[in-house]
Amino acid sequence: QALQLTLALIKPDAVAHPLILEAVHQQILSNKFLIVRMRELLWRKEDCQKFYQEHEGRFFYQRLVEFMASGPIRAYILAHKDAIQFWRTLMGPTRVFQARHVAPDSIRGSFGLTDTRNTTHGSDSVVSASREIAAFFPDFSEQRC
Ligand code: DAT
Ligand code: MG
Repeated sequence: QALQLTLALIKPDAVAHPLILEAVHQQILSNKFLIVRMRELLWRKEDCQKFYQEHEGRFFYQRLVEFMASGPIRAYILAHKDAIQFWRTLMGPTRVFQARHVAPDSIRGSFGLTDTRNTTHGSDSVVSASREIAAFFPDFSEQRC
């Protein structure tokens, strides 16, 4: 089966802690993802709002945007068979209580602090993966791989 691409983010809560940042990076390597692109950046609030616009109006939206723009993040384009679902499985559930109880060894189960400060992001579909990859890596084109 062909490689699939996903966008993964390491959020400010994890980038701020070198040991957690390194542990998440090691998860990527040990699960044999191909790192196609990687960059660290401080997100502009407007870009953050646009990225999460599907959640506009939800009670956590403002909190989420403020948090994601609060410190450096690391973005990856990852390639793997079934990369989108595989990365989401490694991350574990969105909400920290569920992550700790249902998937304690997952990334969020291990390192998530709150429902918002939950360590990592992963695309949830092929359509959102290509949108999200373009948002962080505008010069990237799949034809080049
Ligand atoms: P995911 O990141 O698992 O795809 P999502 O797309 O539903 O989850 O939400 C995007 C982010 O918004 C999530 O990673 C953290 C925040 N968030 C979601 N639900 C939340 C909630 N109930 N309370 C606080 N923050 C929440
Ligand atoms: Mg999502």
